[in-house]
Amino acid sequence: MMRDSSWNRIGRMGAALAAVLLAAGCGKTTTQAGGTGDAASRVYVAPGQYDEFYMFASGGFSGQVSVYGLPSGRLFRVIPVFSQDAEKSYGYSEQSKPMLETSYGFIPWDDAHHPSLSKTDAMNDGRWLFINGNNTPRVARIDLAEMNTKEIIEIPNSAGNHASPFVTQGTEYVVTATRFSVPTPQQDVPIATYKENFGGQIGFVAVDAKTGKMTLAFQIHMPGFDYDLARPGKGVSHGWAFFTSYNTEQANTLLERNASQNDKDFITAVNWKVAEQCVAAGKAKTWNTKYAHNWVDDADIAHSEMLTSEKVLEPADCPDMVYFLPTPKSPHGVDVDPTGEFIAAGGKLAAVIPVASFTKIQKAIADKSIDRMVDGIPVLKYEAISACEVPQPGLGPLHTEFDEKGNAYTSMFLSSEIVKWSVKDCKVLDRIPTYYSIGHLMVVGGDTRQPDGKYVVALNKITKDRYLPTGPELTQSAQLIDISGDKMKLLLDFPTIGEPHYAQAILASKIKDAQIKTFNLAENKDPNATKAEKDARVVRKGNVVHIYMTAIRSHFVPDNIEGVQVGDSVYIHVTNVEQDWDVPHGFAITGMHNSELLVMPGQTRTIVWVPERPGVLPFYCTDFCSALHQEMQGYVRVSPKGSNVAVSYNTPK
Ligand code: K7E
Ligand code: CUA
Repeated sequence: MMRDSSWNRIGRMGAALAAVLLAAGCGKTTTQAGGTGDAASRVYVAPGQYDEFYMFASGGFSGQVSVYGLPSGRLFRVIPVFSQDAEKSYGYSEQSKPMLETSYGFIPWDDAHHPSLSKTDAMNDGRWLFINGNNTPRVARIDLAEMNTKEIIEIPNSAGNHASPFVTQGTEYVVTATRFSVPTPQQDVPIATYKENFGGQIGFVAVDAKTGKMTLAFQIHMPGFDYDLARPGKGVSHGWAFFTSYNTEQANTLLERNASQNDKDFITAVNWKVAEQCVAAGKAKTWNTKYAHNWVDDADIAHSEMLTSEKVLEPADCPDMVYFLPTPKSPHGVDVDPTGEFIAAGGKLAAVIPVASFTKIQKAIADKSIDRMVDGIPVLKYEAISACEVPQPGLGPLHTEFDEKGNAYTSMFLSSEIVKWSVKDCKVLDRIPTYYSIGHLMVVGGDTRQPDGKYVVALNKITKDRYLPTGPELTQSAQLIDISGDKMKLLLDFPTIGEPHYAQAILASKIKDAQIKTFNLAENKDPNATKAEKDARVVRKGNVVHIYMTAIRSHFVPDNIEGVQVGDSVYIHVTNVEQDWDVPHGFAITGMHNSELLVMPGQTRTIVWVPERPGVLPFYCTDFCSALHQEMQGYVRVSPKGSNVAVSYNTPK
């Protein structure tokens, strides 16, 4: 929820609050507040031992996902998703560049907020992780056996794909919605015509049960509100999805005031099974639009395709599909408890945490307990759907997760704390400060039918005095809190990469044995693969030169190349012919306007180099691979354009 116009004000309030906490003596060093010997032993994972859980955290404006162990908080990997990553040549190698194509062209960055694990029967199944690109609306799918991004689909008619990509209980769909309403379809209109011309979008991206491949199934054209967050139903509420909707005032300027007028905004409740029936009955309209769909094929090569039409439902054409649930005030998060019965919202400006009952929603619909209609969509009566309200929970409730014992945990941004409450009666049971300004929080398995419980992780925006200072920009951070007893107990602080809006965690045993160790060289289908050193070669076609190169400990073939000219487009195709785990090779050459290549065992990666000056340039392996890694080097001779130096290269005798 950061980077909005109220950030400065909230930041000051948070800072003031931090000052109060410090003055009260709660928050000076990392060794207080539970960081004692007992806590240390709870998070200690001895050298050589494994963590119990993987945690996948969004990188926020880094555009990536980072992989940590819990309870240790150790960082294992950054998975490149929406941003180019020179370390891994993601978005630089020819095989990966198409992943970052959009209808706007190549976009090498995004803002990633919500990692979402694939589910079977409302439990994390360890197959895929989805995550949203917020800025240029996209959803990505990561394969958890490889921990790489395999697919990215752009979301049309969206502008800020924030309420996304939450997964339905059987991964039938990932949901999407636009945070910013925009002219739908896009057009050049005065901004002041917001109320007439701007619309919202809620979308359902179908996920193929076997392959994970994503297809935009349909979208729903909604009134011009801001659709902020979402959760699909599960159990009793399976078949529904819930989206918070603020700015029901439909303001288009100074939202911090103008979108804070209504005492209640909405949760938009969508019955997607009814939507499916309407689509099947031909009630959707076909809209012409443009959106990119990028995927990695079984040759490990990315492709990008531009799609030009989609199905859009108007709520008026599909009765019983959409209802508004009044919700106090400017809600942010919406979360569904393990049974699917209770739906909690985080009203940033609300004095309570409202909890709706799915059973009561169904009864209100049957009884026509309708308060009014908004744009033809029924608004149910608040009293008719409310299960209870958590009174005086704290300031600025944002997000809620659940444990396996009927408790809920809500993050409080302004009062920097987690509040534990009982789902059945909305009674506050415990609270613990967080350092500082918590956004999301995550209970291990907290959005599943059967949470693992054990820990809640606070994902904080501000760290102030918690770590060694690093100039004007300080790290953001996670805090691991024990929830196994009645009282929450702080165990560990650990810094994060980028802004960890949200994270999800899964038992390591569900995925660790499925990890791919090498790619099978014999099955390498890259058309530019070189599977044996004897096939390594250099081929000129006009001013394009292809270098087909192998890498193995500790040499490249060929390693002496002549006949390249200034201005050539040199395609360097490196195949790592190793078949051992944990032996990537790298490739870099002086002056290449590009990243390195990082090539996994059995894999082929290609990078394009346009030499600019005559000379003899060294190339080398960038990833320390053996005692003779420093010997893993070679030379390319670059001659002036039009030179008569013939193409030549060496192979082993
Ligand atoms: Cu609350 Cu983008 Cu889910 Cu940040 S969001 S906190
Ligand atoms: Cu190969 Cu270092």
